[in-house]
Amino acid sequence: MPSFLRFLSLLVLLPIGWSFSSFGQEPELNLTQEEAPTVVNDYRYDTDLLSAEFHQQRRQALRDLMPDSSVAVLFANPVRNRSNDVDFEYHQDPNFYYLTGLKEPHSVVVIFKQPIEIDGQSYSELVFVQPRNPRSEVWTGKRMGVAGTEQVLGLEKAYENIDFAHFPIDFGQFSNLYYLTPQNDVRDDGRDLGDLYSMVKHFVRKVDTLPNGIDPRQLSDLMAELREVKTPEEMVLLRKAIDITCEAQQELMANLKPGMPEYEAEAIVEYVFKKNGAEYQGFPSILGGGENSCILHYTTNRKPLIGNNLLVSDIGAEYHGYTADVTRTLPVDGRFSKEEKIIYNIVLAAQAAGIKSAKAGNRFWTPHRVASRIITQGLLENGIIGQSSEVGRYFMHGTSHYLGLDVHDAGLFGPLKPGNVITVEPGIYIPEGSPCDPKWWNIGVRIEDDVLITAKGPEVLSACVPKTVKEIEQLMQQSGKYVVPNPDKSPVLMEPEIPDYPNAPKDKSETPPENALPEESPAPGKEQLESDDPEAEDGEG
Ligand SMILES: [Mn+2]
Repeated sequence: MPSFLRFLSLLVLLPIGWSFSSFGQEPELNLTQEEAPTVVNDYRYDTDLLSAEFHQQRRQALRDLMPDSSVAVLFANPVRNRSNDVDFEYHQDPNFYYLTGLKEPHSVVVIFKQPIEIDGQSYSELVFVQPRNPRSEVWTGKRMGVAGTEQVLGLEKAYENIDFAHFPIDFGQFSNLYYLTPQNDVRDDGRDLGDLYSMVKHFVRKVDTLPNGIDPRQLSDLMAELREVKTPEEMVLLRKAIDITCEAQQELMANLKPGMPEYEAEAIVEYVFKKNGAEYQGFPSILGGGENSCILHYTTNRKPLIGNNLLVSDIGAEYHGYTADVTRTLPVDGRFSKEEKIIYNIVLAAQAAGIKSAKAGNRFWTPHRVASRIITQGLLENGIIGQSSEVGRYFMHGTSHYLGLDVHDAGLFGPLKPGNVITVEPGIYIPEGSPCDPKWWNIGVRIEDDVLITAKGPEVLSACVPKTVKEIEQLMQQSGKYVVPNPDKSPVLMEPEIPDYPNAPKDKSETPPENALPEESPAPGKEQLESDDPEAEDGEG
């Protein structure tokens, strides 16, 4: 997806999910050495997660960037409410995830440059996490807990989050105190004295009167320096996210038909994501047809697509935290019109030149400069603009951003380095009413690939998705791998299968259940049932 701001995109991605509040304080249930690796929730199903060693090495890399006598403090992302008692599906803060691998909320990690002594014990890092809680875990799944955090994720020393407030860390002893500005939309769960709200409150109280240099920007710069160069272990996951996304684009090309609403195109894409194990979309899928092809971050996806529409499909699967970002522009009826082809080929030429210029040592904005020049020339030649200064009317975003744990990933925007992954995504958008010949109106084209900078030159990681006019038109004539509509076949309605229990009474008149009410008692009303059983309300579900 294109980014509006050159240096930062504030895209917030909030998939929808369920969550229930906790039930108050419960006794801690710590894992034994044997239990820890087997009971933790998500961590046992996937065998290709980032390793504990990866996160350890990233924490060491952060220490290496910090001057002597430094400490870094990073909080987990807040849980965000969707409505009433339903929260958005939780997504960890990418910096916190990069350094810990922990995907749970209400946590904070403290990383010391040099080991420090607290109460006679030496620490190089501390993490404070949600305690295990059997009653909450019935609702929301197993937690890592203190033992799991140490044993599975390999953090040196973990404590319960409720201990953070009074843990005797003297933040005043450090020359440099690094932390990211805590989120200001954190909710307070009054029943949980260890929640993120409480930890942030105590931390701010401890540090805001300290004389040591506090510059909230510094830690984000250090993290950007680390995150902009991908390690081989990260590249495995990023390549996987990109491969899944490429397959989704191909499947869309093979199945797109006039009459299909944008949301059906979205369904095809996201089916392929989930089918292949991607946990989420890295950002809300953009499937914009016709006039919506000219809206850069269009995510409504409700319009029925018609034959002479172009469809901009800007999508990215997120796999174990890493997100792809690949855009193709398709003619809904499988054939580009003359005008569409002209605009498409200008963007394609601009993208090819941009990719070619994505070389180590070139400036971050070189691909943008190169692509802009070609787009300007193309628009001038076709009389769509009268002078080059008007190019921004139809190409209003940057050509590149870093890609990784965030779709608009952290980076320093300095010279391109081996290990950087960037997008190259020029576009031309001509909305209805633009000051040019109406034959160009409602043509929006964006072509985006994900590019790894190597010492030998750019490697296009999303190269398996066709992008020339001829290749796209050809693929759109073929069948897909997953979604193969067959109009001759009527839908099969399944009879629900009800299992038969041989020992169960065959008829309820045979044996009344033990708790059956006497015949003469009135059946309890709904209100009566609820008020009779306080436990029934406990779950809030
Ligand atoms: Mn993008």
